[in-house]
Amino acid sequence: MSSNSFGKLFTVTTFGESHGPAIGCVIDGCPPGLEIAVGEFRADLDRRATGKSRHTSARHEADEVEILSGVYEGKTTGTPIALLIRNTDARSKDYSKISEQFRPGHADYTYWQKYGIRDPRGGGRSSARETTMRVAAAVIAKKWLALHFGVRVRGYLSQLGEITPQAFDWNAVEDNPFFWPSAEQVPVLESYMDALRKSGDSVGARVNVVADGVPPGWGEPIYGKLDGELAAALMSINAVKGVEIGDGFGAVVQKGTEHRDEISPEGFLSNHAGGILGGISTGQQVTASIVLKPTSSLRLPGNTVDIEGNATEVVTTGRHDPCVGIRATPIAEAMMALVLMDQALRHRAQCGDVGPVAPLIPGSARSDGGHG
Ligand code: EPS
Repeated sequence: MSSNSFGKLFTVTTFGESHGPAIGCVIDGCPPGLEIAVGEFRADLDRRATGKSRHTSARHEADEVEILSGVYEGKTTGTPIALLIRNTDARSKDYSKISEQFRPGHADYTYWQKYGIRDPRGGGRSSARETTMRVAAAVIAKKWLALHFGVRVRGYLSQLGEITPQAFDWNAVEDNPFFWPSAEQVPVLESYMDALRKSGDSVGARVNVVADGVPPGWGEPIYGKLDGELAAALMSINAVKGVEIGDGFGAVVQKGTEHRDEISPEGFLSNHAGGILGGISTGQQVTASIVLKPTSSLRLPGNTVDIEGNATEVVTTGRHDPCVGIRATPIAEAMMALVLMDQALRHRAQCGDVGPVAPLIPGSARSDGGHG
């Protein structure tokens, strides 16, 4: 299976299956000298993990990272960083009944058509378990970006089914299992999810992710546009069916006078563009939004066929997320951080010598490749 690597100068290759002995990644191109300790992976891995609330899959993985290479005496050496996480709580018998059936809405069918073979246990390689390694790799990217540019990437759940936030407070986001920005609504989400879980059905969700502190200049036209690479990276997350940058599809009803972000000596007057023009960062907040489809592993019977093409009914048992979007916030952050890290290094490689080009709009950090 190819296409398991991502990025040009900061490359991440992930490997492993949901019910195999381990999952892992190799990160190549990380600048040397970055301090990194095993304990630093904990917070983001816990934010993404299953089993942290009754609203996600009940699988309890330890998610203990082992650093196999690329770090010596607590610092990156510039050589490939290999990270490994052993799977400790796979329950493969849940999958024995569906190993010869295709779940409607699942990658079961397309993997079978493409490869002629599949590992049905826990979804194998198509499982959201794979996203663990993206989050682990992004811990390194987030740290480097923060240290060198003051970049901060964060996200929140911006829609659960039909429910949207009635207020917005970043401080609320990390205080509830949904990454929801309005504390008062958390009980509403709790009862919505409890009813959904009892019904056996699943629901979609929307996650917004933003990066503050990105200097102007990151992104490579024409085929390596920052928004193009962000869209591809975010779309590569399991279950993602839609990606928007800035106002996204909202732009269809806007007039040019409304959409353009006017500029004053004090800075931009709005940010409909999502901090990206011509595929290059403007120095404003970079904003993106993704929609995740409802999970396809359901205990409610659905019509399908088996691998012989016979009509049958499929029922999925096991420990599935009724809304996979609930755990997607750290994953979306991870993909944005990985794209930004790669683009930062690419910008430094090609344009590190480009001097200041006045005027620099206030609020924009200087794009000097981190050297001055
Ligand atoms: C997943 C199905 C479930 C989830 C898994 C993602 O696997 P299992 O049936 O083995 O419990 O628990 O999520 C994780 C293990 C994880 O770490 O994200 C799927 O089909 O995507």
